[in-house]
Amino acid sequence: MMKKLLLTGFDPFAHYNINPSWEAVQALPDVMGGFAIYRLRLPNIYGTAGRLLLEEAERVKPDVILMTGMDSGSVKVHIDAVAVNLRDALIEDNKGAKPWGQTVVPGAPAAYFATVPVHNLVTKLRRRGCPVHLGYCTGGYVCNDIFYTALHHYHNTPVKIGFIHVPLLQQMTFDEAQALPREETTKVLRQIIEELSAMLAEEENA
Ligand code: PCA
Repeated sequence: MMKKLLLTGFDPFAHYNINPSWEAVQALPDVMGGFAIYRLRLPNIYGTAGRLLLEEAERVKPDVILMTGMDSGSVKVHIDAVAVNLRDALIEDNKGAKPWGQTVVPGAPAAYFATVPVHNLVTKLRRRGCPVHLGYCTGGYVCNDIFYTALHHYHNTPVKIGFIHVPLLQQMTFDEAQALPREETTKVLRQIIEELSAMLAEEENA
């Protein structure tokens, strides 16, 4: 049977009217590697995004949840290694919330590592010339919020959880050097998903 991958992207936020994460998720095919893809677009709202994600995951029952979001401060695609139990916003979310120094889940661990094999993914993809980087800080904004929420919820279960941060698209910035073309972002995301599918199949057969 095909494995199920729940793939999420975000609504636009701040002064932007598109979000490259959702643009890329939409552009991908319905089947990649051994995965049937289930897409979900999430609002940039603390708490709500995580709740919608868990509701959809409950319905789909995915083998893997891969979330994506944009990082306006980077021109590289990052595979994130860790989510922290912190809500620290530098700008308001899409409902006007701007938490500072709060936790995602009170009393829960300070951080969780991603449960997709981030180090192997980066090593293998870079060997093939795919320009991915390891991300050591997902921040304290809504991306980290859903990443932490999913890792906490699926802790000690077989469901694998990962997060990818993608740069701005060219039309979102005056300086194209600060962006990545849509085709490139989509291509890298596709390579990550195919490699992940191959790795999980290999793990199972080992
Ligand atoms: N990026 C934000 C939230 C939504 C998005 O696409 C972040 O990095 O937290």
